[in-house]
Amino acid sequence: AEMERTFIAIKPDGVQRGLIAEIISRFERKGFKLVAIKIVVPSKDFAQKHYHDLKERPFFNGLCDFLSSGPVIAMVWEGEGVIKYGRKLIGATDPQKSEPGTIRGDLAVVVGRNIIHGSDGPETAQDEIKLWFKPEELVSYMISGEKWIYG
Ligand code: YYY
Ligand code: MG
Repeated sequence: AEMERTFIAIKPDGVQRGLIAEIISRFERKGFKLVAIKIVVPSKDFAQKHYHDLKERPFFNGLCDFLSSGPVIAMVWEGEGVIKYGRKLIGATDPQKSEPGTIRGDLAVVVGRNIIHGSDGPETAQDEIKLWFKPEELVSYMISGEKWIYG
């Protein structure tokens, strides 16, 4: 199996709405493996680093205020194809356009409160994991049932 890792965060709205377990459950049931997790209130400066690609966008300031407004669940998930498929589980950026069955499609209504973040490609995944976690916070381990997921 070609294992990869992606950075997933439950934003302050997802935490406040009690959706932590629901969101984790969707990644877990799919067969992906949780290799890092913590709860943290990011500073505004940290939020700006996380979203640096969007600094020219009109919503950048409000977005960074929002991400730093409360606890966030920061996670790293591992699995074959997890970067791309994680984005599928999450759904389109604007929940009005997210398909039913996706996290944003089922659980969110507007783009400014779309409850979850996921890395959009291999480079951003690597950068975001490095920004949010120290190497020793990532745990490599076997799950006994893995052969029933990957064959
Ligand atoms: O990766 P993803 O979260 O799906 O979208 P991005 O284009 O990276 O934007 C990050 C974040 O910014 C998005 O989740 C909500 C917010 N945002 C917004 O408030 N208004 C927009 N028109 C576009 C994005
Ligand atoms: Mg993005």
